[in-house]
Amino acid sequence: MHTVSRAPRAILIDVIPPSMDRDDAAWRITELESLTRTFGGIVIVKLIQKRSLPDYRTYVGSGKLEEIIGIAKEERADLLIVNNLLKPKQLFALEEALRPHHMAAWDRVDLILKIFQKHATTAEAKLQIKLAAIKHMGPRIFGMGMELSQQAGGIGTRGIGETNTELMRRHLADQERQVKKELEKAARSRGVHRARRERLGLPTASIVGYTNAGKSSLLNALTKKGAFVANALFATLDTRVSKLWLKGETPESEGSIVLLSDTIGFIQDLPPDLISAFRSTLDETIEADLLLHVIDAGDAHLHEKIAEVEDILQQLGTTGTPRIYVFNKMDTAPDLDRAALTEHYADMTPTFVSCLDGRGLDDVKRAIADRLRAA
Ligand SMILES: Nc1nc2c(ncn2[C@@H]2O[C@H](COP(=O)(O)OP(=O)(O)O)[C@@H](O)[C@H]2O)c(=O)[nH]1
Ligand SMILES: [Mg+2]
Repeated sequence: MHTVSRAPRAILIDVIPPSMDRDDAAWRITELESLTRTFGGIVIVKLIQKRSLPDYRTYVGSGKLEEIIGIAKEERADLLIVNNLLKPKQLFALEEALRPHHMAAWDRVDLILKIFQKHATTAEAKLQIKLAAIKHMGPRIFGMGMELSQQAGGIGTRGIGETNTELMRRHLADQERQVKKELEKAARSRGVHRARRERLGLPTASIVGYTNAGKSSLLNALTKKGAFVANALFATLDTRVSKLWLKGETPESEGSIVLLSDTIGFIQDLPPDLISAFRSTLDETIEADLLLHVIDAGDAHLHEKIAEVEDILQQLGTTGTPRIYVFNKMDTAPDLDRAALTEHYADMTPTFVSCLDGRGLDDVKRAIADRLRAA
C-alpha cells in the first residue's frame, strides 16, 4: 500500500439485503460517510448494493469490483471502504484486485480502528486500540498465509506460507501478551492525564452522542473555530478541545471560559471487540464537569439512541455528571414535539438547535453557564 499524506479519497460501498427499507439504507451510508469524514477522508462516491448474499470471494462481486475500479481511475481514489464485516480472505482478494490501481481496501472495522488510532490521547487508549487491532488483523494475516501455503506447497508438503503463518501467529501472540501487560501498568497511572487538565483550572464540557448527530458542527458553531487564536495556555491541549467564551450576566461582568471537547461519538452496531477501545477514547468524557449530549432531532430512533448513549455513560461512571440534551437539526424536524421532550427529559435541560441555521445556540450557551454555576 502506498502512503498517503493528503486526505485520502474514498469510495464507499454498503452491501445490504434487498429487503432493507430505503430510510435504513440511506441512514447507513450517511453514517459511513460521517465516519469517513471523522477519519479525515474525502468521500468521492457512495454506492449501495443490494444482494441477498455477499460474494464469497470479493464480498461485492466481480461486476461491482469492475465498476469500482472504473470510478477509481476516473476520480483518483485511494481507498475503498466496505461498510460491512469482511472475512480475511475477502479483504485479501479486494486488496489484490485494487493494488494495481494504487488503492487500499478497508472494511468497517478497519475504518473504526483508524479513527480510534487518530483520536486516542492517553497511553491506555492507544494500548486498547493496539490490542483490538492485533485481534482484528490477526486472522487476516493468517488468511493470507493460507493462500501462500496453498500456492507454495503441494499436498502433504509443508509450504513456505504455512511456516510463515506459524511464525506470524507466535509473533502476534507475543505482542498481545506484551500489550496486555502494558495495559495493566497504564491503568495504574490513569490519574496523570486528568491532573494535567485540572491544572488549567477551567471547567470542561464534553460533547457526546451518536455519529452524524452533529457533535463537530456544534463545537464549531459554539466556538466559531477559526476565529480562535491559540495562546500558550491552550497550546498544550489537543486539537479537538476548544475554548468557549460565555458572556457575563451583565455587560460589565467578565464572563467565563469553558473548555469544550469533541468526541468520536457512538457508532451504530459497534463490533463487540472494539468496545473497550471505544470506551478508552472517552477518557476525557469521564473527567468532564458537564456533558453535552447531541441528538439528531430528525432521527426516527431517537429515544433508543438516547438510552444507548446513557447506558454507556453510566458504565463509564458518569452518572453524577450534569448533562444538557441538545436536540440538533431542528431545521429537519418541524413536527418534533418539543413540549413532550422537554417534560420527558426535564432533568437534562433539553435545548433545541440547528447548527445549520444557528437557532437555539444561545440557549445552549445559557444552559452551559447555568449548569456549571449550579454544579
Ligand atoms: N440539516 C442539518 N444538518 C446538520 C446540522 N448539524 C449538522 N448537520 C450535518 O450533519 C452531518 C454530521 O455532522 P457532524 O458535525 O459531522 O456530526 P458528528 O459525527 O456528530 O460530529 C453533516 O453533514 C452536517 O452538515 C443541522 O443543524 N441541520
Ligand atoms: Mg464529529
